[in-house]
Amino acid sequence: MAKNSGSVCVVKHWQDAPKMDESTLVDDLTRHFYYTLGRDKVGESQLYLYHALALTIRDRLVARCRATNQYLADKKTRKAAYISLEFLMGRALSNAVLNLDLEDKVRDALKEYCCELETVAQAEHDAGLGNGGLGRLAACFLDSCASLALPVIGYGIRYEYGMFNQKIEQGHQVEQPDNWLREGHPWELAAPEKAKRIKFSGHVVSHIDRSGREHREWIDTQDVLAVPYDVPIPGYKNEVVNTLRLWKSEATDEFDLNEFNAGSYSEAVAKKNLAEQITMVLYPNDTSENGKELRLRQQYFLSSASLQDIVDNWVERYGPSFNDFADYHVFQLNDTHPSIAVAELMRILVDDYELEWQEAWQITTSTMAYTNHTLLPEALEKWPVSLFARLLPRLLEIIYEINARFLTEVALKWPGDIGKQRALSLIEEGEQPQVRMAYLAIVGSYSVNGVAALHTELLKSGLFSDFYQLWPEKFNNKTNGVTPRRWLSHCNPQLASLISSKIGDAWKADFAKISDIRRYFDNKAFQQKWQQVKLENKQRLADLVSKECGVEFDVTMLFDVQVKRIHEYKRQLLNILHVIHLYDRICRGDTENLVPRCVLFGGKAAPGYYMAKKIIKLINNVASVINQDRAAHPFLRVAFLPNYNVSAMEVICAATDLSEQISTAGKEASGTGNMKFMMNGAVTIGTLDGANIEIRECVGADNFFLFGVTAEQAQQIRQDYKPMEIIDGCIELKRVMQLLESGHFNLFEPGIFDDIVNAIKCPSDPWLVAQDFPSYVKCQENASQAYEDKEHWLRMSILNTAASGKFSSDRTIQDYCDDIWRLSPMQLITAN
Ligand code: 26Q
Repeated sequence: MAKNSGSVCVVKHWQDAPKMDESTLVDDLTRHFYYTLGRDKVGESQLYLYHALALTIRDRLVARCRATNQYLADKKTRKAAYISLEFLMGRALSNAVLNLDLEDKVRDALKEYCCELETVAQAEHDAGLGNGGLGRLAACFLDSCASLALPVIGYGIRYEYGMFNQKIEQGHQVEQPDNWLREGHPWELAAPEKAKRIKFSGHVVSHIDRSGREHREWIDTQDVLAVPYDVPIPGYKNEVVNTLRLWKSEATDEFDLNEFNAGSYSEAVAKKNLAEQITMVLYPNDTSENGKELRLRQQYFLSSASLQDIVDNWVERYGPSFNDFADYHVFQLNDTHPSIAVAELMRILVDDYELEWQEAWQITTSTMAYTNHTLLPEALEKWPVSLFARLLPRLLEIIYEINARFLTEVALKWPGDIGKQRALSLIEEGEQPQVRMAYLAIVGSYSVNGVAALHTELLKSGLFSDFYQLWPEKFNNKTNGVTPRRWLSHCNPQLASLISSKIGDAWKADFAKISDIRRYFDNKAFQQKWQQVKLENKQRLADLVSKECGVEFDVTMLFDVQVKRIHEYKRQLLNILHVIHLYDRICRGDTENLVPRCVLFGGKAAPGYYMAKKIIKLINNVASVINQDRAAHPFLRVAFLPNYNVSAMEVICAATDLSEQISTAGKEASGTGNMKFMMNGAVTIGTLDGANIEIRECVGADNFFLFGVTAEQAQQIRQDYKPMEIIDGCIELKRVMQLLESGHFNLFEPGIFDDIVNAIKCPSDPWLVAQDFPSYVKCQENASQAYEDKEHWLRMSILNTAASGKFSSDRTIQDYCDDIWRLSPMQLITAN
């Protein structure tokens, strides 16, 4: 131990850091197993071995985390906070082992226990604190920030229950709670001493001080504590360990004191529930479900706790002076979910630190940055003013003040145009006035970004066009990416080592280098090996599908995969219609050029999303009919894999031949699954939507199966859409519709697919399923024929991986850093 300038002792981390050699690892593993966990029998349960190994690894992470924090404490550094209601982390053990460069040593250490790293790693429960793309993006971003040595902290919520577990019963989705903490979460460290107090309800009073300044005071509130739990985020082989700080809600002690004194002790303790409910469960909707009070509580709870944390740290170190606060902070808002942070920072600065409005607004609008993730107008978040008034009265006042000043600016730009003021107001008028959270985020931020080139263009010309006219300089694009450590190195170790055997392994830290593998796309011996790896990965997936679905996939067949949230705009329906078409061909005996396929679906539907659940049921019924038909067996197998999650994707993306990215053009903001598939050598069949466009640009039109109308054409077609005419004019579609309508897939469940049939036939079908069906079928046929030519397919596969350099989240984060965050990498001294 050493003393610092004050009287507090600090650990001299490097000298005390646990060693990284194999024999120390074995010692620590044994000590944690026998003493920390108190176990004595090895081999009894993989779970305890997993925990012992996790603790062994965690010790190494904690040491580095402390060093990273010490660096930041010693040096006044500009930092970013990534604030997100979701972090879909998946498993942590293998990732930490990989990033700490301990793979070989850990494997050797585990040999002492006669165990494989893979088996032990599988005992870990996925951390499923997110719905899908947006949450997983946040997780990839944290990995890239740490790997680029950027001082970025993640702020999120420690949900007691993550994304629900999906069971399939009689073809229907059934949701079950995900009690992910039950067996313990060894990666977190609680810091109750750093808890923050969050206010709710109450009311606002005003008093004027001696100098005539008005002070607003938010009083009689019902406070909740936010307790931080820190999760270490290791960078790739660079000694950096950043932090993901997850907040858990707890009751304050005085919360129950009054009732306790009144003699109702039990009632008072029971009231703790109210406070603890806030972080109980993740909302399982991936489009906003309007109006749920608990969700707004979650949003404010996260925003307030995180901002207080940062402001308290600042004041502790530099005193209550905010002159250069904005030079050292940026807050990246992951969608509008934490956008109340704009008003909360104003509240902290104006009410708690008595800054003038102008000065506070200057700080807010030079620290806040907002990322949009949706093009669906109905998904833009709104909250009833009445709910705000009751739950967050002081924040509503602040929003009104922001709005009044903003509308003055609008009036200057468009004099006399009341319509513009109404259209741009943060408050939507109507029977039930609403707060428009996206508008609050745009007005309060210096940067507004979309997540793919097309998406950003459509934001500027559509959803946010008035704001773009007002502030064109705020708008920018940051095309999404995924981390190549998890989504290639870890999930496809065989392909990774084949690649490294040719071009070295610098690509893991500098993914632009993956293009070096292009040199080998025509090399026969290399193609052979590539094929061998793919076959082994396909077998691994086939085993999973067999175990989970009871369907046998044959690795010589084309693996055609669509896994993602179930949504009408993502058009799983179009995919299953194509499957029905293939089945129809088999039934008709039209199998001469039929290329055998295994079609895999996976994904969760929001529990209240009626049509999405119907689509799951249809897929399962179609699968069951086809899989039972002996005539279909040589040509077609269909499976719906239950409970699709991060760990499932790690197996799936390495084994896929054809990646389905078939959303209605103009609806998918980016997509990120498309990138994971591409990295692993899958070829995409897709529309000109989201990041597909950029994927196609990178890999070349010859190596991408394109179909369907463009976003622009889709807009046009909707004006006068006649799906019945398309059905009548397309014999394949007509036959598919006849099969559906005849009840062929629901013989004992009459009428259950009527709503689906009607949706396809409806002139107001926004997803244009019938419209794109003919070109989709033709394109699928092209893909089949391409797959038949084994060498051609292998070339395409290799070229896809080789062209995936742009889709590393390291590139994305570098772009955020260059254009929005302007951070400098940390320069940590290398240990040992
Ligand atoms: C909001 C309010 C109330 C309840 C739930 C929500 C909510 C929660 C999650 C709204 C949206 C989400 C998630 C959205 C999402 O995942 N969007 C996806 O983000 C990816 C990363 O940018 C993109 O690649 C996808 O295109 C986009 O759909």
